Amino acid sequence: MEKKQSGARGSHDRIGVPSIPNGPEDDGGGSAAALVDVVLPCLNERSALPKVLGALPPGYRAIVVDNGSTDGSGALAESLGATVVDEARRGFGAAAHAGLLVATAEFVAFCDCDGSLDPAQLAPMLELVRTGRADLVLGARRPARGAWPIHARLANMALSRRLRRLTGIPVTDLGPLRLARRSALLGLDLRDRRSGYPLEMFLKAHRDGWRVAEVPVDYAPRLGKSKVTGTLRGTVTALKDMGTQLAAASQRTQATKGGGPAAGPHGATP
Ligand SMILES: Nc1nc2c(ncn2[C@@H]2O[C@H](COP(=O)(O)OP(=O)(O)O)[C@@H](O)[C@H]2O)c(=O)[nH]1
Ligand SMILES: [Mg+2]
Repeated sequence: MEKKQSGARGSHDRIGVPSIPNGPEDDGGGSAAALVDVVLPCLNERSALPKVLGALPPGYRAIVVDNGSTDGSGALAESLGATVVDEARRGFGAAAHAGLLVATAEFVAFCDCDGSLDPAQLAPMLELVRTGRADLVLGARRPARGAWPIHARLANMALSRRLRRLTGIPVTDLGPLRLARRSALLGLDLRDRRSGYPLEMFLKAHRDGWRVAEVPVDYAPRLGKSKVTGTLRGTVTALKDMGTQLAAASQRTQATKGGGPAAGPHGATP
């Protein structure tokens, strides 16, 4: 199979010609542009892909970013109508950012590709950004039994507490389901390419004076095997990467003390 680095593949879903099956203005010819591009970092998620892609509401285009899956995830996603991007560089952040760079819609969402989150719950998140009430919306997870390993949950609670103190934003969960404007996200200049990417997004949003909102979302047990918090290696990498991001944010705070946050994504501090 032909592979392109950080590029969309497949004849029906080329960059710049987005198509969404069942989109709001889709005439059946696949020519309608998506309102929201949903970036789905994907590493061996064959078992979850049908559920995740099947749950995308009309007007939402799936961008599945494959990082060398060995279970045929890329081909399956493509056969299910998703735009598929092959990213050679390993890492969650590398995949998430490759998806952002390929996105063309006005709004971009990020979602795990493991069946734990319901992309249909992006709708109220979109409304908050679309109507100008928030710049970044995070889905705060309401876990079903068995959905969230206890160590990951405790670590996330401690991280949220620290973020509340550091930023003053009343965040309760640094969740993976999130949505913002594409142009604003690109302006954050995100650099992490591993597990610090979601935290860097939050911290730089604060740096730039964004309004960050939370919306409760369901969190179900994932399908298939965990790649990050369910493994020792993934957990250690995540802690290390998040430590790097927190240190950078603390340095920024020290450097700008008294100066306040910079201009917001629309050119004004809210
Ligand atoms: N492309 C890519 N996706 C990844 C990588 N690591 C994790 N993912 C995906 O990122 C999402 C979150 O990972 P997951 O294993 O669910 O982490 P957990 O929620 O902490 O258990 C899933 O969709 C994974 O397939 C990676 O290195 N590359
Ligand atoms: Mg997950």
